[in-house]
Amino acid sequence: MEAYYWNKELETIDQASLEDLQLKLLRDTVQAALKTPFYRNRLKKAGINSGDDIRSLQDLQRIPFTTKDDLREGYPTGLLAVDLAEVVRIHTSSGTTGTPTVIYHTKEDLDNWTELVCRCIVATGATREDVFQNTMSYGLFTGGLGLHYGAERLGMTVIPVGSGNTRRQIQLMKDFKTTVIHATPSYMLHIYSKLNEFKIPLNELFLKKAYLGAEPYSENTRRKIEEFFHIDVYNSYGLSEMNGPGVSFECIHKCGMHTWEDSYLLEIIDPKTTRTLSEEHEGEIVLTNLRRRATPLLRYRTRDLAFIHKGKCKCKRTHRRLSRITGRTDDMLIINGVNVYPSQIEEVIMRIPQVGTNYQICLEKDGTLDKIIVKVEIYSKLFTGDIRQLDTLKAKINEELRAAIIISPIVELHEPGSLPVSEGKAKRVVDSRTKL
Ligand code: DLL
Repeated sequence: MEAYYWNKELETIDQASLEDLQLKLLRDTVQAALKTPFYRNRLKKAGINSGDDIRSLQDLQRIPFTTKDDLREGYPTGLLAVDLAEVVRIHTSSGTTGTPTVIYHTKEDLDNWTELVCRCIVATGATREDVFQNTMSYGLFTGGLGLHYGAERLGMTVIPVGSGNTRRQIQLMKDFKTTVIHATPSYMLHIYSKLNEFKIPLNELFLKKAYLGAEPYSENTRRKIEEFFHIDVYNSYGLSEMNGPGVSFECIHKCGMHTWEDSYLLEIIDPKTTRTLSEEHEGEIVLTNLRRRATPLLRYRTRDLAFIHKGKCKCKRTHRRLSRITGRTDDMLIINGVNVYPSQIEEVIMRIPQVGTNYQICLEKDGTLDKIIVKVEIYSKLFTGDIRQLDTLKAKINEELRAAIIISPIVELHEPGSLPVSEGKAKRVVDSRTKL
């Protein structure tokens, strides 16, 4: 199949021109970042007082890293680089202890993001003739709106159904002849199991492609989904700090995810020494956005592990390709696409007076979806035989957790001393979801 581009000039840009462009954009970004209290302080300490202090791309190394904790501490406006009047949208994502991180967007920021999403979609061979069903949730999460605007700008027929209600999803897929679906891999597998349950034969669907991301999955899972549905699955990577989906996406050749290097400076570092690693060496992804004005982020440590593929892609896009995400450097859990930190759970349950000292978070598979069970020890005086009282407590814990982590866990109440205690570091999370 002939490769097709959305922005051929930028997608196939040669290395020297790319580096010139990156340097110019990096200077602009540093200049914009200096408008925020956070970066003014940080960059001045590193001897950077203006964008012009960045003389070559090597000077990137002089810029300190930015972490999720920095974003949390800057909440809500410490990293805002424009007048609030210029901001047209915000997105937030979960923070480690419940303080969210916020990303502001100007109209131009959103336009740039949309442009990148258009490139991604076109790189998979999709066109305006396609019907695009977006099963990612709309709202503060970037999966819904992120791809939505790109698909619309390309001229696809967009079904903005959002997440959940699988029966309706399938009905829409049938009625409107959906050809491209956007989902988490676990939800895609769930749709398949529901098709079987409802006895709907595959030939009633028109699906050709799926864009899957927001959570880790293996090459085997991709293969499995492709075989189940007889479709092509494309891996999509992104994070809200870097807009959301549209950072890295596979093209028709499915050999790594092109990362749009005219919009993101991509580095892979050794997470321990922070030394930059060369191609094919696995390390932590560090990204700098080059075209965002409202919340410019410099050398953001994503905590995602991957490597950069060597060599050129057959599609002739020159932007380097990231491997599948192989893990994280922190303890963030991804549960049906939702990011959850164990510390958020702990914070909630430990402020409930009836809860004792020990708890455990168990992750299991429920069919193809993830299930989270929060087991908490409560004081023995509460086990009086009054079931209603225990049910009320369970419901209260569930409600408070749901408010904090968005998803609704199963809550189990246990007697004191009944949950395992480890002698060294407490092992709070038992993840028995097996990777397919
Ligand atoms: O998950 C953005 C997104 C939406 C990407 C839809 C792709 C599709 P956050 O909620 O901020 O944003 O979560 C970002 O999710 O740091 C990774 O750990 C993980 N992640 C995202 N895509 C992939 C992927 C969105 N393809 C975090 N494979 C990231 C593995 C992924 N992990």
